[in-house]
Amino acid sequence: MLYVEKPHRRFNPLTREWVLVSPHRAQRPWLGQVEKTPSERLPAYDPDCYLCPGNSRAGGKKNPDYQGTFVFDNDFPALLPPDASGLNEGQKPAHVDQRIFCAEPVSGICRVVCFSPRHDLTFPELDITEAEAVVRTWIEQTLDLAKIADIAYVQVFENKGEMMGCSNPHPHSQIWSTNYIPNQPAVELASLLDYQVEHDRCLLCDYLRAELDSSERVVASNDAFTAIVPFWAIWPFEILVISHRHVGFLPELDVAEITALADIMQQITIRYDNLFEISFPYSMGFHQSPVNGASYPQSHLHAHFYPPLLRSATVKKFMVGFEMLAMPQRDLTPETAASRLRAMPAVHYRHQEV
Ligand code: H2U
Ligand code: ZN
Repeated sequence: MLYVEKPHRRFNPLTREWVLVSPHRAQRPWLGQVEKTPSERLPAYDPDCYLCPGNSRAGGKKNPDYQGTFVFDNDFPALLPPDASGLNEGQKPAHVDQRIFCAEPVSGICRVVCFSPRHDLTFPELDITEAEAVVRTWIEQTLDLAKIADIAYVQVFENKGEMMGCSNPHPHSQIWSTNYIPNQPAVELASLLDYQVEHDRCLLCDYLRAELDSSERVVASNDAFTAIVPFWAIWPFEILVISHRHVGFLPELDVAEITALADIMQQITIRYDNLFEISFPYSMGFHQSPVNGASYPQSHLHAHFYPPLLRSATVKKFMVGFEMLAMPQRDLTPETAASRLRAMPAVHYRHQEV
């Protein structure tokens, strides 16, 4: 690998942003905390949890006695459905300079997806059929929301752990669907399109092939998906999951690919948990084709995992100083992060104990 010991910057062709890499700093003395904090065991059912079966949520709605996954409309949605948003073009402020004070009304639908009735089982601890059921629910929800005329994009994501602002340990993900394409997928789709126009090929297909050839940054792989610490990763143990087939949309996955997606996500999250022997926090989400009626042949389905932890269960990376003012920076190289994750046992540490 070029420049591996020296400060250098790497380019992210999806976001068109650079990251500063300072591998020589990884050797610097560290006086912070390094010991692990034992993670508490949660009960299988918590009478005070607003996501557990049979319990009441804020606002008084009662959860059914669900057995598998459970989806409900977010009681505190960030966006309101078109009929309830109360805004339309006619209400644009009339006397402001739109080049400076640029705003527009938006609408959308936000949902919460509980993984299972079990309060204590995170994604890596589900059995494979339960993990598949979660993937299938994301697909069903994508299709369901895509049918709604005003919805342009469906963002499936999971915030895991208090460190990421997750409000409840009961394993769940969220879906926010919007009447516009949000910033990050919009930038990525533009980059993918430019690459396709210029090279008549797919950027992520090419990237995947190159990573599989060198395998330096590959963390795990199966028949249909590969998990990589990307060359341009910002977060210490960031992972990009790429589908082998050039599909753009979660609902385009076939039965075998659905199983493979559940499997690769478990392979990733088990290794994450094993790294510091804690329930590893992260934000993850899928980038897929918009559902606004236009065609996006350049879209290539992928997931980003952005975990905040750096060198132990308690040392978090902060995006401050130079990173906040100038550009992101990392010390640990993506190659080192990938080799550490690859070296983790494929069995969850909690299952190794018993
Ligand atoms: P987190 O994934 O960040 O923990 O968010 C959980 C969501 O659950 C959050 O968006 C919603 C919050 O609005 N919620 C409900 O819909 N009903 C409740 O009773 C509490 C929380
Ligand atoms: Zn619960």
